[in-house]
Amino acid sequence: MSADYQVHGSVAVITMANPPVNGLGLATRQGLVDGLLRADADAAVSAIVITGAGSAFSGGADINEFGTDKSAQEPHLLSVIAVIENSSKPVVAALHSVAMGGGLELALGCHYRIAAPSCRIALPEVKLGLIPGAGGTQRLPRALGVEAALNLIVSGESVNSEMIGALPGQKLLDKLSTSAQALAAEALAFAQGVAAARPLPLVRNLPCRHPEGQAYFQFARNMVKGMSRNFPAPALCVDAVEAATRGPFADGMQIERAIFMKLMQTPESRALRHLFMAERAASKIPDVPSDTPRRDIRAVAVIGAGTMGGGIAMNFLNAGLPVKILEMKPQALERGLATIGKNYEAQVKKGKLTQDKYQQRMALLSTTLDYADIRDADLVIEAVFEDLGVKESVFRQLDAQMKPGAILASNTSTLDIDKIATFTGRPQDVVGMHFFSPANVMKLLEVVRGKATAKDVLATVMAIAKKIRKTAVVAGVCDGFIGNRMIEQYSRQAGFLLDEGCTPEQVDKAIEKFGFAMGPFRMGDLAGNDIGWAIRKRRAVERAEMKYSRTSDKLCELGRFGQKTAAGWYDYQAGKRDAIASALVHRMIEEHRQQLGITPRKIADEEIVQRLVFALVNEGARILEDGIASKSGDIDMVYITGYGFPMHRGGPMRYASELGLFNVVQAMGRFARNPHDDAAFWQPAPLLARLAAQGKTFN
Ligand code: T1G
Repeated sequence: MSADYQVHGSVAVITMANPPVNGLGLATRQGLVDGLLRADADAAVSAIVITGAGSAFSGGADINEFGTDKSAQEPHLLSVIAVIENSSKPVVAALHSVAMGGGLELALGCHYRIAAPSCRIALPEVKLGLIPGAGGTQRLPRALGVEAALNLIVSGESVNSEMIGALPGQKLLDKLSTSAQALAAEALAFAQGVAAARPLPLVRNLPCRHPEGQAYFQFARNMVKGMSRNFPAPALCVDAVEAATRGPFADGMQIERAIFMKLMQTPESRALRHLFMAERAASKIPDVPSDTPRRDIRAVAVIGAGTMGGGIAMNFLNAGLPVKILEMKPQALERGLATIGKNYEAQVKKGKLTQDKYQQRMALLSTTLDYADIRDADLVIEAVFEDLGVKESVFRQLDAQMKPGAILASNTSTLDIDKIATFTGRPQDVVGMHFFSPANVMKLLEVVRGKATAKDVLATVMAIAKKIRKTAVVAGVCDGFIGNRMIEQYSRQAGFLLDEGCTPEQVDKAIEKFGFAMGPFRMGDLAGNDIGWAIRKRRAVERAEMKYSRTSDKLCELGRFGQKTAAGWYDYQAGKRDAIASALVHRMIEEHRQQLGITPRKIADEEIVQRLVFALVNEGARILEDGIASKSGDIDMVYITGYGFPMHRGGPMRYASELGLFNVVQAMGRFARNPHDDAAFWQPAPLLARLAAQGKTFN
């Protein structure tokens, strides 16, 4: 039973009980209807209160039921609200903590609402590629006013109940920290107070007009144009709210329903619902129970005040944790501190940070040259030069100096955490925390689990990641972990496409049209082409069999590292394609024609996108088989939050599943015949081949 029923005096209290946030799943909807009908039939009951147990009134429709029969099964949420509106007795919603989506729609169907001022209310359906589907686009404009309601519906953002004043028929409690018990007592008293009031007020009967009607909605449509580029829902939110001002309530409800059902079937909504669940699933490590004890992190140390070290430090300062930066080179320390200060001052200038908060954060920051000064830190993160020898000397020092139980983390992006752990006598305390540059901005954090990494270390790092507002994904130890191991294959295909006749602009434009923030060549110029060059040199020694285009290396031999040298694949002084890079590409095409017999050809954008994205998918499938990632959703989270993969596609693995894995494998068979002797790579990973043959998708 997902709703409890109790009678207090003459008031029936129906309490939703579907942890963790009282999602309005089938059992909860049935429990609500049973309770409402029972109260309506009980002559001793004069009023009814609906509330939620635990930490929410309701987080809305149960997202776990989306795409299943249960979500459409009666009693539908629309039917529950109809029972409320047809009740012969007043129904009062007692709102606390969170009333979102269908939860707020349920409350708007009630005759009265009593709310703790701190209760967060929202109609966040647009963030799932939907619009509210249980009357929210019709009732909220009536309750709140058209403009305030449309802003909430299109943004999907939450506001505190107190910020929107008292909804009609709502009593806003004046206590800032109303406990659930106090709210319950207030709700009982309120319900008794309105028990005899007639007629019962219904939000649906309130007028809904906008004085400038057509002009306002045209303005609204222009305002949502930007966010509608890849998502149909924002513009349709405007249509649904406009319908509320145009005619009878019932007509508006029909329009809302039609739009909602259409959006439920869109790939964009499936992608966003997938990412909502994938983000939460990523924080769960299959063999680390959620109640694993965590180590207390009260103070953090960062080794190295370079770009990464400074950015990493800011994450913890922002979360209110004291940070001590250890840096041996005074100039580097000076530069690092200056960068931190500049970053905060920029936020103050943009009004994103108050001067006080800036000062508070800087007061938590200290520096030292001496390892003995950081020995009491609970977590130390090294962000020194990416060289195993340098890491070794740092970790030997940390092992000697740090207090027992301190977590020793490395920000390495490619080196072997198991190897680094051997530089200490406490491998169980060693873990990778791979931040992405700029570390204070990028949401992704790859948590690299060594063979010896203790489970409580992992549980602690995942919890601290949430505290510093990072999306943490656990990766096993391999070259490049998850993200960089996959991006290597993506970059290989980008190079081969040049050698087969594409230009850097064509490749960049094609994948940017697909939705990537930046194509591979523009990205290389931004990050520095020399970084990939150094990694390829190292790999050429370790994995000579790995074939890749030499064009990038030739560009680096010309010193064209990208923006940092004012030219790379593009000329940043002239702001156009770079003549030298273009000449190099043409020369390499000729070289490949003569040496490898590759005949340059015109390559369609579709093939460009498939070669780049399916390279990610195939390597991602191998990463799953190797146990480097535990879930395909984790791989999607890595690419969405760390590599600019377009959200409306849901991530590489989700996108492949949406296309159909059979079609992906078919395309890979065609690419295996490309002239780079790349057939071995395009052999579908066994997991991918198996799922494709079974007509299945990644989980
Ligand atoms: N259904 C099922 N489970 C949900 C859920 C939901 N709506 N919302 C959250 N959870 C789970 C989540 O998966 C996690 O589970 C736990 O709750 C804590 O979540 C008809 C159709 C409510 C503000 O979009 O914004 O109503 O990992 O880590 O930071 O028009 O969750 O612990 O097993 O996010 O305290 C609209 C989405 C649905 C709200 C709480 N509702 N949820 O935040 O915890 S569509 C939403 C949130 C709809 C109607 C339409 C947040 C939260 P686990 P959490 P939090």
